[in-house]
Amino acid sequence: ANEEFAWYYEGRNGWWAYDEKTSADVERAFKNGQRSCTLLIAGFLYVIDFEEMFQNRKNEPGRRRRIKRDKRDVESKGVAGIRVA
Ligand code: V3L
Repeated sequence: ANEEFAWYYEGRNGWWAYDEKTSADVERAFKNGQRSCTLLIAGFLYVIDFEEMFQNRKNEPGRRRRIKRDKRDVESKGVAGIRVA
C-alpha cells in the first residue's frame, strides 16, 4: 500500500486523489497492461480508460474526467472529495 505512485481524477481547478483502495486497484490493472478497468467507486461503476486516460460512469450520463498517474506528494485538492487543509 506504500507505492511511489498514486492515481488522480480531474476536479474543478485541480486534481483529486482516488481513495487508497481504488488507487491500488487502478494501479494493479494498469500494471497488468489492461486497456481499461471497471471499478465500483462510491456506489457507482466507473470505467477507467488507460488509452485515453479518462474515467466516466458506466452506462450513465456523467462527466468524462481526465485522470493521471503521478507521485504521491504532488499537490491535490484532497482525497475522493475530502478536502485537505
Ligand atoms: N472518486 C470519488 N468520487 C468520484 C469519483 C472518484 N473517482 N469520480 C466521480 N466522483 P461524475 P470539484 C467529485 C464523484 O464524474 O469541486 C469530487 O470528488 C464526483 O465527486 O459525473 O468539482 C468532489 O466530491 C461527483 O460528486 O460521475 O473539484 C466533487 O466532484 C459525482 O461523483 C466536486 O469537486 C459525479 O461525478
